[in-house]
Amino acid sequence: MKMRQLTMCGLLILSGGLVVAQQKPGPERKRGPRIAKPRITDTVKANVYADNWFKLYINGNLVAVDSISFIPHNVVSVDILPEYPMTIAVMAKDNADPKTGLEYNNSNIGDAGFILKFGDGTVTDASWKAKSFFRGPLNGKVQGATTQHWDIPKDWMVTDFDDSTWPQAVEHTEQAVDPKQPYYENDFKGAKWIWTQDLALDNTVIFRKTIKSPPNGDPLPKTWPRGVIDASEKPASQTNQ
Ligand SMILES: [Ca+2]
Ligand SMILES: [Ca+2]
Repeated sequence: MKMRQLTMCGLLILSGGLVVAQQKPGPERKRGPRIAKPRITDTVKANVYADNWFKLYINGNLVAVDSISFIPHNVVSVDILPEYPMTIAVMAKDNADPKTGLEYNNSNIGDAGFILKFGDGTVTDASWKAKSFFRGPLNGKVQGATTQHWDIPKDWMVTDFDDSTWPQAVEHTEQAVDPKQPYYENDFKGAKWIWTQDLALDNTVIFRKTIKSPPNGDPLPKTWPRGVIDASEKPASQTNQ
């Protein structure tokens, strides 16, 4: 059947009764340049498992915090919009009493571990930097346990923080870390378990790594428009001008 079209009052009425708005020629509106915006397909998945807890920054922005402080061990899986160079900075903590370094009512020395994989091929390995800021119980002594803490530099997560004197991370075996089921249910293929040399006694460790381009060979992403969200909660007196 031939379609009949009637134009009335700016509406286009099709024979099936469908009514659609008809574009009218109007005054030319000023438009800015067409902006290419990122879509969800431009993001990559970040899978992170910490024994016991972590917070993760990318290029100085907080992007993920472990949702469970202690146990059960869990995988945090989030979408990230990668940008390069990409400086990843992670604070990871084993569960440990600040005064004794012990857990379970000061009866046990807990051990740690950290692993990460991004959809762009970024993985943890010994090329990362790792530095401990809380160690204990010193000498592994449970009776009369003592600990040592070092000041954490306030800008440890920023891109230009100088970590050149920090030690390299140490790779540990899956057997030594003994990850729980969520690890096996997520993609960590090719990633290594890292920590300092001592999985048991180093309890707060900061990791850093800068990725220059997608390790899986993907092209560099476009220069997307990126919002800058100030999460610093500065007092109004510092922001009112
Ligand atoms: Ca420990
Ligand atoms: Ca632990």
